[in-house]
Amino acid sequence: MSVVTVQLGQCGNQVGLELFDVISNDAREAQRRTYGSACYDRFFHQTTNGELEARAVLIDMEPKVINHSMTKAAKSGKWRYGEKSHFSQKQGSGNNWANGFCVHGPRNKEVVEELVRREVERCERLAGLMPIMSVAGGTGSGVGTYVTQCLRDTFPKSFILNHLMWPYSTGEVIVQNYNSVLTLAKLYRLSDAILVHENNTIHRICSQLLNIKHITFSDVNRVIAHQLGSVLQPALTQDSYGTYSRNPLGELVTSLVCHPEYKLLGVYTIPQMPSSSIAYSTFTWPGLLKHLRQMLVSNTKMEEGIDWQVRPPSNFERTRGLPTHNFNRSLANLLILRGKDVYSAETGNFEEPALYTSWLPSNEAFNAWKSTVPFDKYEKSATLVNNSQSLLLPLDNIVEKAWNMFASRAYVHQYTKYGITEEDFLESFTSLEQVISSYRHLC
Ligand SMILES: Nc1nc2c(ncn2[C@@H]2O[C@H](COP(=O)(O)OP(=O)(O)OP(=O)(O)O)[C@@H](O)[C@H]2O)c(=O)[nH]1
Ligand SMILES: [Mg+2]
Repeated sequence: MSVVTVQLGQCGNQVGLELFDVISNDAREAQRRTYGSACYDRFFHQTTNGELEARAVLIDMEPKVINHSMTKAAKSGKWRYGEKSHFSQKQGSGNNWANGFCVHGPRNKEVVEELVRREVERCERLAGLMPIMSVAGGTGSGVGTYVTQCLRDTFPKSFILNHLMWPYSTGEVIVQNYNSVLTLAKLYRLSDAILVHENNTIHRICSQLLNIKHITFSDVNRVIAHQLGSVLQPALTQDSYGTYSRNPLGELVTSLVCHPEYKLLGVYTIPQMPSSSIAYSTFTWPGLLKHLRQMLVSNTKMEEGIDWQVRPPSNFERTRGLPTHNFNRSLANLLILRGKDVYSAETGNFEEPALYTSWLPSNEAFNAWKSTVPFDKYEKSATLVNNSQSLLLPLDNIVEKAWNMFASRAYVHQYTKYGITEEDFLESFTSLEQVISSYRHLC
């Protein structure tokens, strides 16, 4: 089954480019080893002359980034974007969600819907749709939210997974928290799951784990693409031993989002290191999984600087509802292991009930996918997609900063002039406060 990706705005189009690049490289490797065309079909279709074309629609309100992504893909010599799969205008949305959502979105509805429909029709079977965008600008966030709404109407039964980039906390866009709040509040109702990467966190991975000195968006996007690719490439699901997960989006959503109030997903990956060091490193499954579990428990996105003191509550603490300092409680976890001797890896530590809420049995809350094919040069690697309290703090920060600005009505006129009302803001705040409260009180 195939996934149609919709790349929106600068961030969406740059992250999407890296994702297809990582996947095409991996698919080429993997095809050599085992699983045939499954890994291509998911994200590419083959043209009559055998070229790989990404199953993607590129949307931006200005042409520069799309042109760059299309050229770069074509130059790779391995894959490209479809000649007619893109849409751009002359001028961006000026970091204004309302401009994207109320003006650019509706104005270009038909043409965008047509591009997506064409791409969907090219899939033999559609697994779902994956819009990729940042929440802080105007096009990705505003047009992206509008397009997601249209996709929900046009494909009511398809899975929609939104991949969202959260801004640097000391971000470059003054109204980034407004844009983020408006995006998240709307998407929470439309999307089946919201997979989040935070620029702050990925930046730290680039500097501390990959030792990159002058970090560019391209470096950051490479890390995101690696993490996403390791989730989305084919793997065997535990309960269908011998067959590849058919619908990567559907199976991801159903294993991780068990309640519509909890849709925020984060990702932890291990190992991550400079490619020059990979050849000199050896890893064992017990070592990798021990670190990954503690990354989860203490909510550390890197294997460096893990706080080993944080632990899940004991039975005694659980039954008495005693607080456990800094412990990151999960609703559900999906562990994806790739590489050598993957069937010898012992994953029982991730099934411990103390890691999870009491209202979901841990055998339902935990799933594992495995593939013996190594991913992206790592002989062994593990990725955990996680629905937990890990995004509670960053979400709370975004909402608080936006609220502080809203309290003095700063910049609000720039939104009301496009038709967003103060009530719309208030509604968004209320619905996100509800999400924050639900995650905060997980027990
Ligand atoms: N990780 C990552 N973040 C990006 C990239 N490009 C922009 N961002 C982040 O995205 C936010 C700005 O959004 P953009 O995607 O540039 O905005 P846009 O969707 O093009 O909207 P307008 O330019 O306002 O029309 C900021 O938080 C940036 O840090 C990228 O390539 N990778
Ligand atoms: Mg832009």
